[in-house]
Amino acid sequence: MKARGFTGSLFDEAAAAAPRYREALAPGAVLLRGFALDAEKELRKALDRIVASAPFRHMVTPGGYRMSVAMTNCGEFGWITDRRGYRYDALDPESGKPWPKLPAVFLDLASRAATAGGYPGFVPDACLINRYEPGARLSLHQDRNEKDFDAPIVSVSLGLPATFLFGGNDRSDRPRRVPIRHGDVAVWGGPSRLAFHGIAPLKEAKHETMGRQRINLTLRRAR
Ligand code: MD3
Ligand code: FE
Repeated sequence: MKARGFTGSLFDEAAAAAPRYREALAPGAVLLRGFALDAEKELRKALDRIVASAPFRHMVTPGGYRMSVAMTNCGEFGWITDRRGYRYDALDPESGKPWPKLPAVFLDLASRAATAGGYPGFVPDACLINRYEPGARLSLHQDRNEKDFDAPIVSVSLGLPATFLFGGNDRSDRPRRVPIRHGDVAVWGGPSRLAFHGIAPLKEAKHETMGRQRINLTLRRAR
């Protein structure tokens, strides 16, 4: 335990461990502003190692469209799409090898964020990694390829800012626009787990540490 000086207090220690700012998004969904900032360097190192063995690629939807978002995965399972459909697979179809292991820094961040969001005991087995360059977007969808919707999804945003589109549980619900910045972490569970969501086209810009891109990690329980 670190020594506490005259000006320090238990309150300061609790405040340092707590999210800098918490926004309730919807029942079961919370946005932890800046929650990943302390881990940025470690996250980037881990990301570089993953991308070296499983490079970003543009996958194709079952309808034949090339996605504007480039993707890769780490963990026991990875989310993939091709002409045959959307699914999780233990092997990277590009290499035929298992996806890179989930790094401890991803697991630790996911566990701490899930706990802060009200979902203690979250242990992801999959992490989809999305890379957006200016112009890239993700149209409104639900995440339903996972086996157990009781587990939340934790998402970590790095790099360029984006506008998160957060709809309701019906595709026709008009989505709210939520600005997302570097270091923000969101936890989506309970009544929000099957909400429609997407990302508006990324604006042209350059981030000071991440360059001309936004990277999003979504930590999931696939099986
Ligand atoms: C709300 N990714 O990978 S993360 C995806 O920023 C995905 O790359 C977006 O949607 C991105 O599937 C948004 C935020 C997110 C993830 C899962 C959710 C929001 C969610 C599941 C249910 C409700
Ligand atoms: Fe999604």
